[in-house]
Amino acid sequence: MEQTLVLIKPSGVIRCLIGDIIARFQHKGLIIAGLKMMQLDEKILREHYAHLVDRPFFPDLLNSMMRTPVIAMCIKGVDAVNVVRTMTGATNGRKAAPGTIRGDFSMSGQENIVHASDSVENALIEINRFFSEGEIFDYTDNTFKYLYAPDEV
Ligand code: IDP
Ligand code: MG
Repeated sequence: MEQTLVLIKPSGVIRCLIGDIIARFQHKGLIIAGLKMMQLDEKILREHYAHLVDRPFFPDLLNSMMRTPVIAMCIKGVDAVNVVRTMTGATNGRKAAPGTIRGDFSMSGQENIVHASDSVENALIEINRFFSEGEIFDYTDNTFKYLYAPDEV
């Protein structure tokens, strides 16, 4: 079953949306396999946002991501990467569809509340970047029959 990485960014932490965001994923039927608060530093952010380090907004993005601790979550489910990206919405909160996290809570292209992995390959890399092995838990096998048909899992 797929796992994906979600960060509740400082924009979500400051605006007291931690509970709302966790609840959205849980109400959907996704499993929280790992969860912690972390203060990010420049080193991990340069890795995490390596595709953006040359962009003019990168210094602002760095400052934004270090403004408060973040909440890191490993979220598990069938097709979890795509399901979570769909729930997250377009990068720019002003363009994100209503009903998505960014569409409902953000007016910004930078202060957009959450990060979510964009592919299965990157999800694996990002989970390993933010979690150690002992911080990911497997406790939900007997709940899957309430979440999925037998041929879905
Ligand atoms: P994503 O978060 O939707 O995957 P990416 O292109 O991977 O979008 O960008 C990572 C993060 O960098 C965004 O979530 C946003 O916080 C920030 N970002 C991306 N593009 C811009 C921009 O044009 N201006 C300011 N911040 C940006
Ligand atoms: Mg991205």
